[in-house]
Parts: sequence; structure tokens; C-alpha cells
Amino acid sequence: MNIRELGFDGWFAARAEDMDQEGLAPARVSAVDRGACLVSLGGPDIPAELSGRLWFQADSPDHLPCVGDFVAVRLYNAGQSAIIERVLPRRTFLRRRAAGDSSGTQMIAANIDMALLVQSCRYDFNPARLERYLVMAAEGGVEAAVLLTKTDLARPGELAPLVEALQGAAHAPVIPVSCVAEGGLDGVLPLLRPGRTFCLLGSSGVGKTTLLNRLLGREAFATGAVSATGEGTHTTTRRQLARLVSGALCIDTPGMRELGVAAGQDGLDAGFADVAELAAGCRYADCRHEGEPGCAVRAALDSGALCGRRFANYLKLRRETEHMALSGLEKRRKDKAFGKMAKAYKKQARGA
Ligand SMILES: Nc1nc2c(ncn2[C@@H]2O[C@H](COP(=O)(O)OP(=O)(O)OP(=O)(O)O)[C@@H](O)[C@H]2O)c(=O)[nH]1
Ligand SMILES: [Mg+2]
Ligand SMILES: [Zn+2]
Repeated sequence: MNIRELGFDGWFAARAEDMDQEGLAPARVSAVDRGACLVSLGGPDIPAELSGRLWFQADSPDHLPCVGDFVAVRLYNAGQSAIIERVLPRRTFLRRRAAGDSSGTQMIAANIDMALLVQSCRYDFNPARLERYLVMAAEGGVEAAVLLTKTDLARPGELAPLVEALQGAAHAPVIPVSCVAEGGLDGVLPLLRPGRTFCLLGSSGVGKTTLLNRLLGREAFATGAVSATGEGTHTTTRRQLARLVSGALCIDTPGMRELGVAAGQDGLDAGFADVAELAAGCRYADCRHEGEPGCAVRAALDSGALCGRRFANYLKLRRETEHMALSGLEKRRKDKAFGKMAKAYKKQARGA
């Protein structure tokens, strides 16, 4: 196997041209665990540390390597260990708002061709949550498909309305999946072309790891039982990239309790393309659809063309993104103040 089979295509190669002269090689981050990374150059995973310069130059955690990143590494220890010197530009990314920090963000994965948004038809079914995931994917330039899992547990006649409801929320393909029923993976298999990278996202217990194991053809990763209410037990604890039998790459992630979106207006518009399209017909270009005259969005709500639940969720996510932008400004102001203070202190120390 080589690095190309890990998804290192012409786009990345063009951004890594000077690597050779510096004695560096391209590698892909396959897992990150408390600051320690595992990378692959095409062969088995090897441990990798971040160079001092990389730590020093990163002025946000977003700039540090995350799973799925392509990086430039220097090998040592007869090729058994590596030092990460640079993170190559990301073609796409999945990023959320950090838990408990209104302006901080957290990278989930990089260089994803398609996000697989997983909901279980038994317990986890929730269109509003799906819309959140879709905004996150759109913000990072990632295509998305929805997997509705555990269809073997649905009663006859139950499945079709569920698929329809999700399709209404998603404006993305919805693929029923069962890891138990015969032929239950037929809908996903055609997606998994060699060299493409997928990322499984969803609540705990929906069956992400079970599906990954099926696609790997072995019980490579631990799965966990769900409670009587269908809730998972947070079995997967780290993000991990694996190579499927088909030659596609797939990142499994720990189930998320909540997803705070870290998006701007563009991501929001891409995730709610129907609302954005309607908004283009509003009388005022800066219409907020809050009762202004000539509002095409309100008209669509009144006629039933736009779903009220969906629009309410749009407003909720818009409030979140605006709040995040404001607290981001506040944070930068503080950082600036900190910088001034640090400079003044250094000046003083030099006796100037
Ligand atoms: N009946 C049925 N059960 C399934 C299916 N897929 C997964 N399960 C069961 O669902 C439970 C949870 O599966 P996991 O794969 O661990 O779920 P997960 O999404 O990885 O959960 P976390 O790692 O906690 O985020 C396990 O008991 C699986 O056996 C399915 O298609 N049908
Ligand atoms: Mg799991
Ligand atoms: Zn409007």
C-alpha cells in the first residue's frame, strides 16, 4: 500500500511539492490521543510527535493535526517513529463548537469526502439534530449522506414515513441500513469507492462502529450494548481512521451528546439551501424574515411550502452562529489586550 491509497491525490501532492528537498514524507493522521498521534505513510500506523515549531506556530488548536489530516513527517528510529513538521492544507473539514466554550472550536476530522450522518430508526430519530450536522458538513465543504440504521428493528410500514421525514429535513440522500438483515448494507456499499474518505457521525449507540466492523470484515473495534431507552454507553472513545475492504477510508467517531455548530452565514445558507433560495425573493436584501414586508420566507411558511419546524430550527441555529461570532470578536479583543500587555511587559523588562 502507498500514501495514494490513503487518499493523497493530486490536490494534496500539489501542496506538498517542496517536501522531498527537506527530507520530509507525506503521511496521514489515523488517530489522535491526548496530543500523541498515529500516522501512516501507507504501511502500518506508527507513533508521531509534533515538532516544537508546530506547537509554537499554532495559534489555535484548530491548526494542530487532527484525524484525517495529511502531514509532512520526518522519520527516525529506522522509520518506526515520526515527527510531524507541518500540517498540509485541508481540502475539507468537520468542526464544531467546543463544549463549554462559547467561542472555541474543535476540529473533528479533516479531508472528508463524505460525512455519513447516522441516526437509528428505533430511538435516535431527530430531524432537528440532523439539520445541525448538515450545517456543520456544509460549513466545512463536506458532502453528506444520511444513514438510517437498525432498520431490522422497524415494524412493517414504519420505515417509509421515517425515511420520508428525514429526507424532508436533510435535502440529502437517506439510506436505510441494517447490520443484521440480509442485504442490509446494499445501500451504502456503492458509495465506498477506493481512496475516498468517509466520517461516521451521530449519537452514541446508533451503530457506527458496528457498521464500520461490517465494512472492515472483522470485529476490529469494540461495540457496546444500548440501554432499554436505546441510549448508547459511549463505547468508542477516540476518532480513528480505518481502511475498508473496498479501499475506501472511514473515520469512526465517539457518539456526540450535543453538537454546537461553529458555522457562519454561508454554512447556514448551504445547510438550509431552501431557506436561502426563498430569501433571495424577499423585498429587502437584508431581510431577517421576522415580519418585514414582502418576506418570501414568511410567505412560504404561510402557504406551507416551508416546514415550520425546519424554519424554527433555522432561526435557532442562526442565533447560535451570531452569538458565536460576537463572542469570537470579544475573544480577539481580549487576545489583543493580552498581546499589548505582553509587549509592554517585555519592554519594561528590557529597561526601555
Ligand atoms: N438490531 C440491530 N442492532 C444493531 C445494528 N447496528 C448496531 N446494533 C447494535 O447497537 C448497539 C450499539 O452499537 P455501536 O456500534 O457500539 O454504536 P456506536 O454508534 O458505535 O456507539 P458509540 O461508540 O457509543 O458512539 C450494539 O449493541 C449493536 O449490536 C443493527 O443494524 N441492527
Ligand atoms: Mg462506536
Ligand atoms: Zn424574508
